[in-house]
Amino acid sequence: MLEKLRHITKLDPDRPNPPELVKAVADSGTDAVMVSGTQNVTYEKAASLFKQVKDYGLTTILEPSDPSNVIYDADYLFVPTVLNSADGEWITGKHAKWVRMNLERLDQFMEVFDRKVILEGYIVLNENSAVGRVTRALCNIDKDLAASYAVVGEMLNLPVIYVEYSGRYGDPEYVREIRSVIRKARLFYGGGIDSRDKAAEMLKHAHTIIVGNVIYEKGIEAYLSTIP
Ligand code: 1GP
Repeated sequence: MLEKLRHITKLDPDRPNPPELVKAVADSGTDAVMVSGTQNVTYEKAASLFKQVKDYGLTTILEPSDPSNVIYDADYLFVPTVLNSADGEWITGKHAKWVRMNLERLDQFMEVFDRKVILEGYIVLNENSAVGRVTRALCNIDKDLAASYAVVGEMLNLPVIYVEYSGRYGDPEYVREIRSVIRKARLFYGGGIDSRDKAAEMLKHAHTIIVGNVIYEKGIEAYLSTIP
């Protein structure tokens, strides 16, 4: 399924998602809708957004930030681990808590895991982003160290390496360097894509781009221009 994803739209259930916005996303040609689960993502808001999106036949992905906000209604769960975090909580800590919550029904849990979960190795590079601060990511690293984190992600057999600049357009040279060392994983890029040129530039290196803010901050026309 990962091979089919070139463009993912991240929608925020905490922001207004009127029917015309959801319809524009559904008609846009994006390959999937991802809901990123922060503490503010209530089950009701996320489930209702998923329902609207699913009614159009689009693939739905939930990306939880904590075991308490996993919503199993999504088609897939993309579970991040932050490869360049200085805090083990964001590498394996939350994952262990999630397993522990399900330890008494481990077989059932692992069946869902095998069917729905895709692990993402995040490399967070914008020190001013919420994700950068919260995860205590080591953002000020050179290209070689960033690429080395990607190789570590591959050594761990992670199917996705996600270069995350959330809120800011990143350095394509970093993305190029990371792509050059990746053998099996799919390379995701997200951060600051708000035009056709930026989408095309990052798609030269990344297999998949993720767009988020553009739809809320620049409107539907700008969002549509990011579709490959
Ligand atoms: C955020 O990578 C995504 O997790 C997309 O970033 O909101 O900056 O488009 P933007």
